[in-house]
Amino acid sequence: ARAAFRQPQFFQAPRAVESVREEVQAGLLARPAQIPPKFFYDTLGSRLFDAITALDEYYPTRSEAQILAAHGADFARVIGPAPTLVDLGAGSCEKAVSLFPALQPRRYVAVDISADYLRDILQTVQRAHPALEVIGVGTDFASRLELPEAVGPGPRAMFYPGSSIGNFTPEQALGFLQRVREAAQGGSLLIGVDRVKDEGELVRAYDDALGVTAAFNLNVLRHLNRRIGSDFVLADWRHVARFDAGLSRIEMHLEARRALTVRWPGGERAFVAGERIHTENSCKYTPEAFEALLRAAGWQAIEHWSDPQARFSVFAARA
Ligand code: AVJ
Repeated sequence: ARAAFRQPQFFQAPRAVESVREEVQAGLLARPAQIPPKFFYDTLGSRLFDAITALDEYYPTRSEAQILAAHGADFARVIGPAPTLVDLGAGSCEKAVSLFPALQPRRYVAVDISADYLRDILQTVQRAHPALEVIGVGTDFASRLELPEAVGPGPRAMFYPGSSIGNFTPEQALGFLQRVREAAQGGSLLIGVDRVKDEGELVRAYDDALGVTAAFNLNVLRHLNRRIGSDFVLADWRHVARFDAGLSRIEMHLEARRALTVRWPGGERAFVAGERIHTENSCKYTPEAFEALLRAAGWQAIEHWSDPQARFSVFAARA
């Protein structure tokens, strides 16, 4: 007889092709043009992001991992029992898995826009943790944070690592943190935040010598060609990363190397040489500014920890 292995449950919110086309088209026709960063994450994009996290220049993942490894017991003290752990933007799931010994969840809910990638990873997580109830949710949680009924009632420990909160402007982040608090159902939050620091160090993290971040940025055009039938030629575009000190954020752009026109079924957009498409914001915070944001969103009992070099902070709070 063959052993029956437990399978993760998987839920995927169907996204109408039409709504993707409308969202992308609105961004491409805007001045300046923009593409929402969530379109980075097709399966290749998720893999390129994992490669970024291994780069010497990209300190956030390593700094956060140091904090997660050092403060599991502190997190457990602040957030209390966490039978349901909800991982927002789970990606490779490594960070949440590293917290299992400290938080002892019975149910792990991994949410990510990159559904096929998540589905594969969760098979591995389930095999390594046979007693854990594993639930995958393939959805764009930034626009709608609704979890399937299978997640069950009761408080939830919401985990939002990696400084992905930085993709929102502070105003957007406030609204998002309020929605996360509602979704926590009286539970808690663990969130990673990248800190304001030396501009050179910040820019190098988003413009690495190997060109992996450039590939990650350019891959969004490949993804759009597939999703909306556009005819972007990747060789016509150049990766740009710069720090805006006034807005305290890294911005990534794609810059047209020459005058060109991009066409897709239903529209077109002409670009002059040097014109840019804004593809990502990555906002950086002081611990004081981020604590104020959490408080404004209604979170309480806020504590935070940093790595020895003070590059990154992890905050814990209760709903
Ligand atoms: C996944 C949004 C946290 O902003 O640092 C990495 C994405 N972009 N390199 C970040 C990213 C370019 C990353 N987040």
